[in-house]
Amino acid sequence: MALQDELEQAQTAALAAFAAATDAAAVEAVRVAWLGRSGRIKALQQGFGAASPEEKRQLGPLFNTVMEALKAALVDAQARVSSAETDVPIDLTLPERPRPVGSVHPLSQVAEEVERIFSSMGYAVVDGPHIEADEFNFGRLNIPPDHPARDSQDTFWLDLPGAAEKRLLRTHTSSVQSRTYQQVGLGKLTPPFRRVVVGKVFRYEAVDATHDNTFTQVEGFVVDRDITVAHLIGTIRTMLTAVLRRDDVEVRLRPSFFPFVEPGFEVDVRLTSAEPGSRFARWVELLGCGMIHPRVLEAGGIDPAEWQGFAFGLGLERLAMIRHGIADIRVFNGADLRSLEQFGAYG
Ligand code: FA5
Repeated sequence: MALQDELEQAQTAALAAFAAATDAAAVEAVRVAWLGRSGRIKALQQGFGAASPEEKRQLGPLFNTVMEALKAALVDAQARVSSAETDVPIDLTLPERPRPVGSVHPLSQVAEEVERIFSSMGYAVVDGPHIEADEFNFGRLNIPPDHPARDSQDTFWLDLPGAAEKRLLRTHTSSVQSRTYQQVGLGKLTPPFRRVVVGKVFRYEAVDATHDNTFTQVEGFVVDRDITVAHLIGTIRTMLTAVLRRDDVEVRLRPSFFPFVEPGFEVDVRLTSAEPGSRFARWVELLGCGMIHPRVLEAGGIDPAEWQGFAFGLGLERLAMIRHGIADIRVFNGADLRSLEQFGAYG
């Protein structure tokens, strides 16, 4: 076929292709196929080299006309598809794209409830440092150096530059009791008072389904006149009923030893609805408690003949486990959102 015919046919086909393209990607594909560096027009141009000078004189202007026509068709097609794209109507009836929303960590949720319940009973919500002196974590709580009670609360010791003695990561929130009683001795606080602390504690502990090395305790303590074990038990019952909100909870109080209380008890809980052999069919230790030891009050400058009190220290993870029937404490720090999100909603 003569080059002239080929050029004319190419022009007809390319113009038809530009006219048929309905979006930007299709226009670009037509451009590449016809006007691109390896396109059809380039191939025809190469056939030019073999033509006679006479043919070249005739074909030159024709070639230019074809190129102009195709470039104009390209510009037209681009304008057509871009205005068509912006004219697309917005469909307001389409469903909204789901937006991920975080959930409240089950521990934060239970912590908040515990604080609310104690606030309603007249307790002040207080806090204390994670890095403690031996004096507050042990000494003022009637646990002198070499006391065997230290064995059950081994911890992480810190050699801080410039500190006269080693510090430790507190093993229990009872350290906030010591700090509070010291305030009385310093003349900054006077009984009566009721306080509650929710905070992290740390122990050198083998981790299993009910033990972690970093966990949360709730410490509650009251110093007032004529305080008895009945007040202690009544307070714990009120708190458990309000937080657990289940009717299958059985509670047991048994004598126990803590150097900073006398008498001392532990409270265990089990669920009567639990499958036999499952975790909550057995007793789970939930808290230690007792009447504040006179020596602990004296260490803070409080006269035990005038003032008495009770104190308790509860494992918040265990409380949340019982409330939600969570069989393994590692869920809380495990960072598996699929587990945590199930318990995160308020309700
Ligand atoms: C204490 O820490 C005492 N300070 C509690 C106390 C306070 C007694 C005031 C008397 C008066 P104990 O080591 O038993 O005691 O811990 C208290 C609670 O913390 C336990 O009943 C348990 O619920 C929780 N707990 C203890 N160790 C762990 C652990 N490794 N992981 C998770 N929870 C724990």
